[in-house]
Amino acid sequence: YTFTHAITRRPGASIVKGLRAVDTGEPSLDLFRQHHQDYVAALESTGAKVTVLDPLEAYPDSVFVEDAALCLPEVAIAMRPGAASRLGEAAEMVPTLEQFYPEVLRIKGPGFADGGDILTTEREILVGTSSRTDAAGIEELRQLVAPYGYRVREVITPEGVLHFKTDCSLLDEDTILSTRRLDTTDCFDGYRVIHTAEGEEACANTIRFNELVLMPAGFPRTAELLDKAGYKVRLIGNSEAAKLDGGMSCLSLRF
Ligand code: CIR
Repeated sequence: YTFTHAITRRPGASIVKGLRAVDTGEPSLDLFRQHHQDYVAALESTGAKVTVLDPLEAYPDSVFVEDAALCLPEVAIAMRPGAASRLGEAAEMVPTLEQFYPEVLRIKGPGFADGGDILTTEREILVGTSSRTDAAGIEELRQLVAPYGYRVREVITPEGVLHFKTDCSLLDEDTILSTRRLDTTDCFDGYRVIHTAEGEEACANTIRFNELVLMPAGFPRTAELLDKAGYKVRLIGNSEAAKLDGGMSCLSLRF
């Protein structure tokens, strides 16, 4: 969770066509832009260099850059997003990744894997199977990162949850913030787990970025829990990304 760089992409007008499980209304581009600026400013406030890419209007969900790639300290991997409308986002990200990495690997398929299903901890890489990520995609990722000494562990994303990380995030080397429904799958054995407050499951997707924990605004009891546990919490408006099932981690690649 110590990072010197992040890559983000500004939301474009086509976000109104972004994928969503349940339609709760059209996201406002103006408000999304404001939230995105606050997000970038929070990352920059920790001293990191943040690359802000232009919108890709052909890809309505491309503001959620996390799904297109996995950035490890030594190597970047272009993923193979499991939603048909998002598949092309991975190739779009490669030239940017090549500015920072001598080598960029690619998941070629036939399997699929979204970055949102991947939780990289200090010990291992957890990858949840989901409607976007399948066993073949996970196996290809496993083979790509094994030479760098990374262990990939396949876990399960609960039914009805978009991505594994929709329901969890890394707070430090030992600690995970998780919903109860995800934690009951026993995927976090050996970690310390803090549960989101009852009724606040929608804030499980936070990011630990250097000294800060960025979390969506509007979940006061979980924010207080994290504050009391000693984390430096920064609240970021997320109402518009949430209409498209997006949260804090989805909006950046961190390395
Ligand atoms: C999608 O359905 O792909 C987007 N509307 C939301 C992606 C959120 N990304 C993430 O959780 N990593």
